[in-house]
Amino acid sequence: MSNPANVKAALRSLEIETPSWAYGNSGTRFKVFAQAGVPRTPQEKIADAAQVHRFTGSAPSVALHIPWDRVDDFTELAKHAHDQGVRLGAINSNVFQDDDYKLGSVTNPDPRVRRKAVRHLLDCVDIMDATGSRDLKLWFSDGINYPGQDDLRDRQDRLAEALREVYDRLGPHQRMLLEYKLFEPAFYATDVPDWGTSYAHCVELGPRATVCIDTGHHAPGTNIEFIVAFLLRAGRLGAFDFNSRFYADDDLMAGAADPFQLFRIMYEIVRADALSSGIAFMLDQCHNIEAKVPAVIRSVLNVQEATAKALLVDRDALRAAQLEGDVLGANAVLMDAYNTDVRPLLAELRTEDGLDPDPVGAYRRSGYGERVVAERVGGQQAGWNA
Ligand SMILES: [Mn+2]
Repeated sequence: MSNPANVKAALRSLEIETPSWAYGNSGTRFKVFAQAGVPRTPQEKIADAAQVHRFTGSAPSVALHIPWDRVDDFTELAKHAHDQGVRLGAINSNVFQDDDYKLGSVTNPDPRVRRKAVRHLLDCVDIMDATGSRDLKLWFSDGINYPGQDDLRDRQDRLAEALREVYDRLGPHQRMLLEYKLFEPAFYATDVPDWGTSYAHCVELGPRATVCIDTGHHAPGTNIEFIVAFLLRAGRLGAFDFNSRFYADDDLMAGAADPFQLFRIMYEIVRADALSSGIAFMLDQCHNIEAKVPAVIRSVLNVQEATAKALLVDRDALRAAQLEGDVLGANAVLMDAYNTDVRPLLAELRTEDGLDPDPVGAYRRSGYGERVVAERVGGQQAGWNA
């Protein structure tokens, strides 16, 4: 794969999905700093996402979040996206913002609340039918704060029952992505805390249930590329939510905190020839203090750079060194690729594809940011903080 033409061809096949919520105002539990010109509607979020695709050529779809992006006519919204040059991607469900969900959604001890949560998930599948989306993303905030608060095993039974009902509702070309998270908002026990729990539920459900790895949802020091390798081997890696973390679920730009980790993850993808095998490479991040559209562009570039380096790994040389037990040699092959400056290669690729070699600079020069500041008054919250 070290041949530059092959590397470029592989990079052209890489599609990164950006999240609608990255374009709206967001913040921490302490404060949301509103920015001028942020989108007021789902349509305007899609327009911003289209800018990211326009300048990178690699972000052709945008994920929606329900209810934050609820509209009366999703078929019309899909057409709007198409007119802007992008398409609608995964539907992200939300069963964590209603007062009813204080003690959980699909694992709540109250059957009425569980029914309400499942109803919402089924509504999301209806929306997928209208938008043409393939993927339903499930992340549950469900969990408990204190030992004894609820029965750990009963909650797994309730989770399995809810997942089964939703899985059986999926159309033949639709998939379920089950995301996990170590902790937060629950602190003692989370009902889907890790990839193993997600994987086990997916296996129980069927082949169209797959695991979503959010890179920010692990304990510090977790070897995420091992999880990637394991799930790829098992055929159960459905998606990534890329972002960066320093401490907890920081949701910073992908590749900002640890570009080496992103490279190691993308190497496992390349190793499995899985760059264009249906895995959804999504961003799940928010830009609390930085300008949003250029931050998303930067994140896309970071994923591209990590992927380019992964593609440059001399796999034959690596294999040979591994089989010979050449510890230092094998490590050196990997590090040679990681230490390559791939920016000239990516600039060349963009120029060949009629793009500006500097997407962030080109976006700034386009005047789009200034134009929307003038046009949009009273930008919308991304959704989760007041
Ligand atoms: Mn996520």
